[in-house]
Amino acid sequence: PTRLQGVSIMRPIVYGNTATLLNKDQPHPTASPDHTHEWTISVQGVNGEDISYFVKKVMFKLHDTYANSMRTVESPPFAVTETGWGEFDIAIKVFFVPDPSAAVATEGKPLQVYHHLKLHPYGPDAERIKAEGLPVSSWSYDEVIFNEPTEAMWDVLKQG
Ligand code: SLL
Repeated sequence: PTRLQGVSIMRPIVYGNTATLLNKDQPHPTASPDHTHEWTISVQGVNGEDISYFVKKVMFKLHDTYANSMRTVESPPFAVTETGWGEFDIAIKVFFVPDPSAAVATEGKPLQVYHHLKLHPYGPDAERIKAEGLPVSSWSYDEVIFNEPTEAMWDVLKQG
């Protein structure tokens, strides 16, 4: 299939985590006794929108202290919720849907990003977050650029 020469199409994504303190008086069903936080890492659209029209799967590589530290999520929401005690870097690989007009559906080059899991509040808001027991969060914005897509891939991407 011919490609749309000179055409680029950009899709924004947002990735990051939220975290809350575990309530010490209310034992969590699955957390180990040394776990202090519950957190969720996710990849989503700018306003939390569903990105599954162009994202096929997301792999999250957690710290090796976690069982099955490579987590693959093949449907939205592209998210992993866990409990733990420490912050660490999570490698995130975003795989895109295949070009519908490709003769052989090939897995394109994934987008690789890293996110530092944030559990603890620091900075100007830290005291208020602690006092009010608010969740902590850390998010990044990125733009995925598809260059010279085929007509069919363009149709997929412009759904958003
Ligand atoms: C640190 N470099 O030393 C970091 C490592 C590891 C986080 C943090 C427990 C996982 C589990 C957990 O929170 N690991 O119990 O399965 O701070």
